[in-house]
This record gives sequence, C-alpha cells and structure tokens, in this order.
Amino acid sequence: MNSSILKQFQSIIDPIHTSNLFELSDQKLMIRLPKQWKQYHYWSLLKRLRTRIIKESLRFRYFQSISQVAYQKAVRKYAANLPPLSAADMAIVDALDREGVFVTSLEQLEISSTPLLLNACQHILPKIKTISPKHNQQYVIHATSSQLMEYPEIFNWGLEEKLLDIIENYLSLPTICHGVYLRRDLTNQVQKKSRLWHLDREDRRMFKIIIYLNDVNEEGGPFQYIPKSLTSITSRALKYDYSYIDDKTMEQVVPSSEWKSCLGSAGTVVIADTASIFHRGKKSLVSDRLAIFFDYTSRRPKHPHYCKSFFSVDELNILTHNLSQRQNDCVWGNQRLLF
Ligand SMILES: O=C(O)CCC(=O)C(=O)O
Ligand SMILES: [Fe+2]
Repeated sequence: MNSSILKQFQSIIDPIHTSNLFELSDQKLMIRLPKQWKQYHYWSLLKRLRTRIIKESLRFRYFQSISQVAYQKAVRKYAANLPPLSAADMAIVDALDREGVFVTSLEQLEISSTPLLLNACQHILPKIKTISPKHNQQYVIHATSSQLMEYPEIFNWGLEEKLLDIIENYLSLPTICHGVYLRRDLTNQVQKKSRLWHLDREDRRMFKIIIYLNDVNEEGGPFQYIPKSLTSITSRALKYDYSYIDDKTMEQVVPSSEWKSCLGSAGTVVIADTASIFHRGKKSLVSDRLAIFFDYTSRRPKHPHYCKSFFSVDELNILTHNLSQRQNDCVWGNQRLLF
C-alpha cells in the first residue's frame, strides 16, 4: 500500500492520535461549509465517514494490531496523570480488575450530589410508571431525554469528579460519558437483546454504573454476570462473535450455579465492566425493575460506531453549559465528533 495512504489510514483508525481531518476545529468546519449546511450535518457526515472507515479497517488483523499498539502507548502515557484515589475507591478499581463487578450502595459511594439525584428521580419515576408498553415484546421503558433535561441533577451526578477519578483509574485513560438512562424494566417473559448473555463491544474496557431505584431480588430482574475469569474461557469456548447467547448455550459452558445475580435494596449500586464480563438483565417475574444506568468508555473507544449519545447535540450544549472544563471534556471528548 502506498505509504501516504497507509499513514492516513493509520491516523484514522488510531483511536488515540487522530492528527487528521477529524481534528478540525468547529471554526474551520464552519468556514468550509456550504452556507446552507448546518454545522451539525457536517459533523454527522464526518462522523459517519470515520465510523465506516474504522469499522471496515478493524476487520483486518493488521489494523487491529495498530489500534492495540496505539492503545497500549496511550495507557503508558496517561499513567502519570491518573488522579490519586482513596483506599475505598481503589478497592472498586481492584474488584473490577479481578471480578469485573463491584456492588456497593449510594451511601457507601459518598457522592455529594446523591440527594439531588434521588429527588430528581422521585419526580420522573411516576411519569414512566404510567406508560404502557407499545407491544408485547417490549421489555423496557426509558424516560425520554426531555424528561431528563428537566432534572439536570441526574446527568450531573454521573460527572461528579470523584466518579471520574475512579473511572479513569479503571480505564487507565481519560473517559467519556455516553449517557444516562432512567429505565423501567417490565415484568414479563420477554427474553431478547440485553436480556440474553452478551459482552458490550464499544471499547476494550467499559465502566457502567447501575443504581437500583427499587428493591431487586432474584425474581425482580437483577443484573447478572459471569465472573471475568470464566468469561474469557467462555468466550473462547463459544468462539464468541458478539451475538446474544441464550441460557441453554451458556449452561453448556458455564453451569448456572456460577451465574451471579446482583441483588439489593433501593440505592444499591452495581459497577461493572460490561466489555469484560458476560452479562444480561435477567427477566423480571414479580416486579418491574427501576434503575438508572450511566455508561462510560475511554475517550477514543475501540468501536466508536457502537457508542451512542442519549442526548442530542443541542441538549448536550444546554446540559454542559455550567460544567467544569474536565466535565465538558468527559461529555464532548476533546472535539465533538463522537456525537
Ligand atoms: O439490564 C441489565 O441489567 C443489563 C443491560 C445491559 O446489558 C447493559 O446495560 O449493557
Ligand atoms: Fe450490555
């Protein structure tokens, strides 16, 4: 391959060092735009182009290894900038490294804006409790982005500096928050998508925070997972290709006695690296599960095409208006192309 083309390819798929056209500032983008185009359209076009190139390139082993080397280099480079953690917070990082999951509570997590978060949830939950499913295969109802926009405390909670410190230590890289979902998982027999076993594929490591807003027992639709060490064995045994796995298939590799359920009362917090452990939401048989989910990856995720922001660009502009530079970076990245 011609070396300049090769270089261009490398810079595009390189998740960390993108010295390419995608680093153009908003200002430059605006200047090059035909007048009738809105900034957003141009972004979305570039985003789709970049996504397509990355997706196609990563099918080749050669580009996979370039991407892996760039990732390791970025991790080494960022090591000196990792924020220091208390022993309690370090225990979270260690548990995620070992097991892939850490279960705690809002109380133990000691995030200062938790009362604001809970107050906001109390306002929104009654609204999503009264919505009926649109069809009999629906298993989850989400609060809409405009409902969440009325209570920015929920979005802000996920960007508390204490959390960002823990997340960055686990990812070993600067992070980006892809969204917050306030959801009601319905009591029914539906077993599809995230109710089946899978690994999330957005990034090499992921950080997901799930806060239960009601008591969740074994029949109440708990988050379930296969511990990290068994996940890698299972992945090899199944020649896993990121599809969804049913119970019967999983049982052939990992007996159900090894499947772990995260149970707990309202206020329980499940922290999981959903890229490193097989997991699913078990179907709820007795009561709906109410929960908030926050999703994080590194700022240059391995598969940006699977990262979707829950909020629109306009909504994010409003939500981030009064936030610190660090928090803004954890929403937008260093430029705004992920959205
Ligand atoms: O519903 C759950 O507990 C798990 C959902 C899931 O797979 C995810 O958020 O990645
Ligand atoms: Fe998942």
